[in-house]
Amino acid sequence: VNNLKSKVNFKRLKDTIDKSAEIGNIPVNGLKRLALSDEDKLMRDIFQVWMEEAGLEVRIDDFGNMYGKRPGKTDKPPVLVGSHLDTQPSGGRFDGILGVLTALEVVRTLNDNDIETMRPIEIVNFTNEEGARFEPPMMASGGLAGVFDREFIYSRKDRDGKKFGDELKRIGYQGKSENRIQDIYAFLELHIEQGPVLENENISIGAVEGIQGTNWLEITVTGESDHAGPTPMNLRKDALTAASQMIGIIEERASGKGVMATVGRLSLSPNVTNCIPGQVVFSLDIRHFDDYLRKEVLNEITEAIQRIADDREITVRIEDLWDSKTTIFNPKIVNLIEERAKELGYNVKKMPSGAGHDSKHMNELAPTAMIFVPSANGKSHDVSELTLDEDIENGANVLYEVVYQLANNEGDLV
Ligand code: HGY
Ligand code: MN
Ligand code: MN
Repeated sequence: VNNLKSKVNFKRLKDTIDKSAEIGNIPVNGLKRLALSDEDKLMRDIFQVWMEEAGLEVRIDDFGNMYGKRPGKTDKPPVLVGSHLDTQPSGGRFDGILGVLTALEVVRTLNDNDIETMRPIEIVNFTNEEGARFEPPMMASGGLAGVFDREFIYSRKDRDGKKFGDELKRIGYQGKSENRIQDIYAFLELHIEQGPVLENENISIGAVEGIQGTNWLEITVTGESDHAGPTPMNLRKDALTAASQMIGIIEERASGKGVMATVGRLSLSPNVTNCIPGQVVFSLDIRHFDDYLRKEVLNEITEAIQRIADDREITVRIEDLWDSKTTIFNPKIVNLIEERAKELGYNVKKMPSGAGHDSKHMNELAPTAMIFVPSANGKSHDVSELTLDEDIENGANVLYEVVYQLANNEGDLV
């Protein structure tokens, strides 16, 4: 198989990325485009116009996932390409966004060159990948894969008590369940690495082999609020000092076993200087490639949390929000990414993903793999997130090649 003669139009891709970077922009060069917010709506509205201008047949499903279909010579199951346009509250301009806009650029370039593929190609914007406003993350791709049912998803509330289902309706993106994509030949997602590996090893393309398993929990510690003055220390049921001891144990147990553990969100009440905290609610994000080790450490941690609560005669509630086992992508597609990158003259490395992605769920529905491009200083989920132009262009060209090959592939990938 030889290479396509054509390459993506980087100037057009860059302009498109820059337009996205204006919608929900925050200082400096960051984005706050939370799922189902007004900014998300505006971005969706513009993305729909871009898809229509590219001649795509647009449809929205009941999770708000946006699809754009480019017909092929046949109506065999399509190659699906995409990612997410929602961001973290102090997020960057590239996380998820690159995957959606390079997919659009692939379509635009095929159009420019009058290339017709055997299979249809569909591009997709998945709703609420980040899980920053509505937990858990990768929610709509999870809905598509049957990991979460629609009632659960629609009922999820943000910190102001607004429901996912109501917000989806409010922004006008509650489509129909029959619009969910059905048969998929292969799924591809280009994404920033969000870690330091490619930059440190001066490699421009990652052929991603899988995603580490993840658990999300919410821990509610309930003691007794009281007056900060007259209450003797030994008679207190302070929820925050208890939670602090728990968080210390979490860090200790996880570090000891090389498991990633993060308490990213914490709220306490009454949250007043002269009141002893009566209740603390905090999140726990645990990740590791070894599903058994991750489970073992999680059990150790939950036992330790319960023991601390018992010793202090306070109560604790541990709620499981998400339990996602390690994902192994389709080796044939991973090899195709590596081969095409080499043909194009880029250095490429097979590697795992530390971060979660919609590909985690899509891998349940179809042969899936990801293409990584470097993150400057390994940073992400922060306004300082950056991927250099050359790396964006290289990644887009690899995506273009791989999508073209797959869209002309007859045989099965499994
Ligand atoms: O949580 C994750 O790993 C993803 O970046 N939302
Ligand atoms: Mn992402
Ligand atoms: Mn992210």
